[in-house]
Amino acid sequence: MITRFQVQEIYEQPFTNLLYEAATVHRANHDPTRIQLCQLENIKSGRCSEDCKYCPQSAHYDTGVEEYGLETVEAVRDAALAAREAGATRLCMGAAWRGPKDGRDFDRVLEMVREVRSLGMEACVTLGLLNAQQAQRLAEAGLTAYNHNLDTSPEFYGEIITTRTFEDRLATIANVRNAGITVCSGGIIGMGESRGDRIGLLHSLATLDPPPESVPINLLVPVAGTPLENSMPVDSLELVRCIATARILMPTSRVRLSAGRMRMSNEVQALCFFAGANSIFSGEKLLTTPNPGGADAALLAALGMEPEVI
Ligand code: SAM
Ligand code: DTB
Ligand code: SF4
Repeated sequence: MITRFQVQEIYEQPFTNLLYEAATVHRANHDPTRIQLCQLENIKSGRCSEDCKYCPQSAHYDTGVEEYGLETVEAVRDAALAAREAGATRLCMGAAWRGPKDGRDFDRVLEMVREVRSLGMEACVTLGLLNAQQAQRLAEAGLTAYNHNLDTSPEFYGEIITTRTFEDRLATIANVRNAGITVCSGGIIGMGESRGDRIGLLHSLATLDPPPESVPINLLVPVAGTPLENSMPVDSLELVRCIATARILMPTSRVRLSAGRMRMSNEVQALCFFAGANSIFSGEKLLTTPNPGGADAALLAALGMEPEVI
């Protein structure tokens, strides 16, 4: 199994060598002109009991985010149809929960999954911590992927999130894996972590057995009211190094250039795609914060890239 030191050696090699290696791995495993479009839908917003210092939806912080309970299946169906119309092939439904409680709400989420699948789209949900039985029920409903981010290195985790542990996250990922659902897991950069923490996160992801099928790399979206609102922006070249290293470590996975694209130039995004990113969130909104939306068509056209179709 790859060691953390070997990951560091990949990550810290001269930039042009890193990019060349990543692009080589990328084209050996994927068509570099194709990109997956995933659309987010916030199915339950705000008032989350968890204390995650980056998150505008935590009840611990006053961020003025819109708050609502679990959406209806009809609302999700409408969102899925609009997303499909706009070219997305996957709907990613997020809930501001520590984890789902069995009962009416969880049953409704299962119904949402069936509905999205019936429209011919991939369905992903991110509901927080899951037990084995919940994972099994999601699998039976036809869920394509479960998103559950490790977010940062094991050592830095406790500085950012105090209401659960890194091991709790690993246990949920194991439950998802055992149920036969594909895993989507990545992290956030720009939270004040060191380069060593970024390397630790990538090492943790790459040594999951098997590694996640999809790896979202988020750049922190600093939101007023959260403890990280004044975080120093991370150097763009660090972001590109993270994407390239993820691509080399996980050759067949999808690497998603996730949150934070509003603050990235076209050139930085183009470098990320060259380094192996092959998925983005489409639409005007992530969960609660803005996303490029309509501007993406021009970017993809300028780069000669085409959205993936199912
Ligand atoms: N509550 C569930 C959980 O935490 O697993 C699912 C929803 S939570 C909003 C999903 C992910 O969004 C987090 O793990 C984090 O990686 C990302 N996220 C939340 N706030 C963010 C922010 N301000 N900037 C970048 N990523 C963020
Ligand atoms: C992921 O890694 N990024 C998405 C999705 N998985 C659920 C969420 C990004 C949230 C950004 C902040 C917001 O819009 O609230
Ligand atoms: Fe809740 Fe998820 Fe936000 Fe943490 S990241 S506060 S668990 S919605």
